Amino acid sequence: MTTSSIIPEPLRDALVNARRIAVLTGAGVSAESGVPTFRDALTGIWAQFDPMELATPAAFARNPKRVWDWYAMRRAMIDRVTPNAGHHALAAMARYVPHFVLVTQNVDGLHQRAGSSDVIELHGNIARVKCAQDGVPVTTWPDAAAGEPPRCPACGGFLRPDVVWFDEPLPAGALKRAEDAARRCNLLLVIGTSAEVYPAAALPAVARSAGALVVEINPNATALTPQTDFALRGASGVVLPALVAAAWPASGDAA
Ligand code: BV8
Repeated sequence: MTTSSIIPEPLRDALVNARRIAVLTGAGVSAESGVPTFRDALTGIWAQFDPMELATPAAFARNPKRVWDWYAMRRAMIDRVTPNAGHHALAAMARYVPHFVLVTQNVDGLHQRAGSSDVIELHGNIARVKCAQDGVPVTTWPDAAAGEPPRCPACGGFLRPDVVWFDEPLPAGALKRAEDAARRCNLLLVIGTSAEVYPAAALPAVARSAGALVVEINPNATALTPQTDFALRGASGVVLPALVAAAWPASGDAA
């Protein structure tokens, strides 16, 4: 494993020669947009909201209004931020790689807003709302009664965010596509994740066992670091543009 804060030449060559690149992102890729990461979330304004305690079906059953309001606050915050240079660099990279698959654990939709298409959202999307009873998507709903989340206009059940909570299964199709991409890629970039949430955190091992190079981009070491071929120590909003410029210099003209 090579730890570096610049783009090592062997990595640049591997990027240029890779026909299949897969990317797995976590909350860290949105940090420079101003979206608190989950590890940061336990500090500052978020200290009173513990994701491990609130992002669960049990929390919603116990206090649906508190969980709904937490997501409404996060949704409003995400509506006010914009994608950062890291998101844009990944959107640019896709134009230079024959087979490029972007998998995210994030629910903020910032990859799509930066121009990435066909993003595999393993944990759903906070902008989408669904009926908690039957799971159907809901886009408009009547005002909520005091002390309650809004209710499904069709069945009267509570509405909830269309995200995957802890102890809930991931969307089977998204997970299979992500596992296939990890298994088939020549190189997997793992960006801005503490690599502690499963089954997403198992994807680097799938890529490695299939012979791919695994590259981590993170200001900090993680549980994954010892299993990587390259660990680039830095913020994704700085490292990703440098990586794209080093591997695909023409990208600077196309930006
Ligand atoms: C399931 C949506 C089964 C909601 C989220 C195996 C082993 C151990 C445990 C388990 C296991 N299998 C399953 C589990 C249980 C559990 C789990 O993984 N628990 C862990 C925590 C112990 N997993 C589940 O429950 C999953 N479901 O397995 O279901 C099942 C099957 C059938 C029937 C029933 C059940 C569901 C997991 C999904 C949970 N939902 N999000 C919401 O957002 O509110 S997870 C949520 O937390 C995020 O989506 C994200 O994935 C995760 C946080 O992880 P990160 O993204 O990595 O963020 P974090 O803050 O941790 O790290 C940020 C990193 O960025 C840091 O490393 C930091 O250094 C770095 N960074 C900071 N700044 C920058 C930066 N990097 C780059 N640039 C910067 N500028």
